[in-house]
Amino acid sequence: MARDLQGVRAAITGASAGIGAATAAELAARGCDLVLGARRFERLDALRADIHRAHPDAKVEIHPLDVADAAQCEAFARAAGPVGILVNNAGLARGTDKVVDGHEHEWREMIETNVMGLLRITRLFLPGMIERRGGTVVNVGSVAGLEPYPGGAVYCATKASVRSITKALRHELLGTGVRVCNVEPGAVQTEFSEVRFRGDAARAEKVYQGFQPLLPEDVAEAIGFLVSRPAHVDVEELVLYPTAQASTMAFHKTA
Ligand code: 8X3
Repeated sequence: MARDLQGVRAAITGASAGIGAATAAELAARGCDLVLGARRFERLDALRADIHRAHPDAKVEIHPLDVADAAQCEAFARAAGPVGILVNNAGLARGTDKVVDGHEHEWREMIETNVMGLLRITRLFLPGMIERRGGTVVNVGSVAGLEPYPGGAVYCATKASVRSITKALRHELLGTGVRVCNVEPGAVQTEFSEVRFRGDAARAEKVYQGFQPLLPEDVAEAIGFLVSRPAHVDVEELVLYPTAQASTMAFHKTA
């Protein structure tokens, strides 16, 4: 039976758009009190207004947060206080160059955000969960962590890291009552590709043409399912593809 999430405090990183914003809306609908962090503070403000329109009683706190910045992570965790749910959503892909043509600043940006940022935030929130003998950490991984593809070596490596960190954490937290889940979506229609292509919207649009990609709400709904399982259930890994995608490289496109 689904767990009642009324009043459960949930922290979400990278909450200003895409999967993060949709997860905020999903958890607000389930009655959670939200603590949202993102680099684009104005967009968080707009999201908070949207959530309040749909759920006037929702408690929504917003904070500037770049998970690549250790001091901001500490300030975010301090402001958030004890939470029952942490959604490690902040992450990005940058570039599609092969390793032979790769750029260190892009590699560093992805590793700093997707791996170091996730580790930092998790380390800050875990002690409280362990102390209270419960809590759910949801890591937003990717099918890229299961199946690397050309031009995505470093992004895929970061998501494979998220998978390994999730598994290691499950071992480390055994007996504490804290659960860790890794949700691994395929193609989701978000700003992901636009960010990867540094704002080239036309190129990004092509990625999602000719088939129905997942929507951020599809992933958010899956996250809502994970966090609302009874306390004895840990969905360690949940792989979510569009029906028209069978692997990171196999799509059925009609146009
Ligand atoms: C995004 C999915 O396949 O474009 O994480 O890397 S993919």
